[in-house]
Amino acid sequence: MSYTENKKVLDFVNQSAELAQPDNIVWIDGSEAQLAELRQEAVKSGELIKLNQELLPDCYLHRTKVNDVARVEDRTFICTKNKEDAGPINYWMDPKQAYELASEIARGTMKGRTMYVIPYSMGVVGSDFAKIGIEVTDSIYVVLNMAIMTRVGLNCLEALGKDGDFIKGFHAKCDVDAEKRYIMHFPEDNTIISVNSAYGGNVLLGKKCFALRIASYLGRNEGWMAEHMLILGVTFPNGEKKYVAAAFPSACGKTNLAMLIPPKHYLEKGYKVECVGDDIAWIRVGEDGRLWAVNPENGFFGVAPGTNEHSNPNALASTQKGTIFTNVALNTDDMTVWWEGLNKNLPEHAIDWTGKPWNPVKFDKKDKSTCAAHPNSRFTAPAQNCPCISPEFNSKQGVPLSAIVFGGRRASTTPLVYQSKDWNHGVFVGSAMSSETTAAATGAVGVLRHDPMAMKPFTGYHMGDYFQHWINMGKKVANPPKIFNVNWFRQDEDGNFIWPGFGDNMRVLEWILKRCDEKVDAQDTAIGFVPYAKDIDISELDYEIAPGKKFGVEDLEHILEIDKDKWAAEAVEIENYYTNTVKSRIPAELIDCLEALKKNTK
Ligand code: SAT
Ligand code: MN
Repeated sequence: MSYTENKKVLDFVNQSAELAQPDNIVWIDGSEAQLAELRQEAVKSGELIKLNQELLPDCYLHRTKVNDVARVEDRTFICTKNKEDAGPINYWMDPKQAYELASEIARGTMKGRTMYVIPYSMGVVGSDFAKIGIEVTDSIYVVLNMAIMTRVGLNCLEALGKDGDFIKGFHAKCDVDAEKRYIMHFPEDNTIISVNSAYGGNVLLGKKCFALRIASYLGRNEGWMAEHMLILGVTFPNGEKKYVAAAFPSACGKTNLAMLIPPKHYLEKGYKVECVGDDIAWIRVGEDGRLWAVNPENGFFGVAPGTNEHSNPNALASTQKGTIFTNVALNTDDMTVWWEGLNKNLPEHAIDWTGKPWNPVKFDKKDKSTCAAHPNSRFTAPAQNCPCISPEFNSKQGVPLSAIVFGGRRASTTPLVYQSKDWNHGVFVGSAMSSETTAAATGAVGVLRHDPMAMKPFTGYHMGDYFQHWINMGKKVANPPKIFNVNWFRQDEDGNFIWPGFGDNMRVLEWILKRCDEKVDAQDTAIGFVPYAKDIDISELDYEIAPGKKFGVEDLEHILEIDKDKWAAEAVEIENYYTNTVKSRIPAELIDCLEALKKNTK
């Protein structure tokens, strides 16, 4: 049966089927009945494990292969005709060669299987902001995750009409062979191909592949931005609302910041934080001369370990129904889930993420091999489950941004917060971001690397052009958001985090929003505007950096200090990055900012 007269859709589906040769083709209509059937089928085949339906209604557990647990950056390609257009940071492959290689790998791999056709929308279906994708896949897990993470169904085909264009996504699990795993993007053809993986960011093609890599390319050509940013709204005691977008690398706390619960005395005064999105923002110029942002997703693909009642009660609440867990541990006593940092009740009888019985006695949280859940284990939860989801979540025009915040994991050097001098300097600050790597991608963890705007793995074109696009966007808006940088991850000499983070980050957000309204002064330093310690509210802060070592004003002063020598070294490092890594196409405005930083730190 055909659900559309759009020839381009039909051609894409037919060509995919001719290549992969599935026994059946099933169109995903978005109905609950069809999804329920697929869940049942997945339970039968073992692809999903049904969890305790009283405690966790409609929740399931999935385990990936042990070789397939994170994004694979070195197997992720931008396939543009000219190598130079993909730029020096992306892995590049010639499109012709890439299509041939993918066809060779995928040919006939769906024999004996079903190919599902998923029509989906990134953004509210039919809104000006939204874009439609069609993903074909042979994985029910992908279908069910996409049905949470995006808006799936026949109404997307209707929105597309007879002639509309869409992003093509082809996914085939093949043998989940890591040696033949390729995540290929063809921005010039609006096409994505993913083979030999069945893990999140590699296969939920609406997410990083479309909503960041392809969309960033489209945004540059069409005059908007696709960014790796959460979006949150702060309501003030007088009822006023302001919105902030913030870019952090994967697994650096975007979901936690997006859903934060302010400290008690803020709540008592009437402050409230609401979540518009936790990972991706599409940003456009509004008629009012401000930047407006939407979250194109419909769910959260959050990191499970460390999520708990204290760190992020809203995320935890979001996972209590209709959620798919991936690579967490299964508590076989009550068929619930567990992960490191959920609580102190280590399950006595559990199956670890690899499917083996877990030994709580041997557990040592510093030794990953003894952990029950994979460090990059995830929950896929519907956004509507979130207790603090913003009423603007489904708004078609999005929300106006007052501030843009950049942040990485930096044990030293970068202060708790500072403000850039202006838009162009803010772009410089974003371009100069570095962060310690996390388990969200394969490879070593904890290595400091450059990650401009948290977009290193997600920019679908030349990084120098991307910086230029940011500069250009600033010229288009009369009232651009103010740009800040934060660092929640400063450590003392024993490796303890100095700043409490989580809900207490509200104290920093308050300063940021006061700066946007010019309600608070700041120190004009070599790197930008840094708060006076007295202007960050640390009242009723009860945090121990280490047992017996309470956080005090001197600790705040310490993490607000600008160490000129360290920043002089940082400037050299940024210059090296520009000249040796990004190499070309660096906007003159950023070179000016770099020269100023060098001069100021002499
Ligand atoms: O695996 S995903 O790319 O979807 C999540 C992440 O790394 O941010
Ligand atoms: Mn992310």
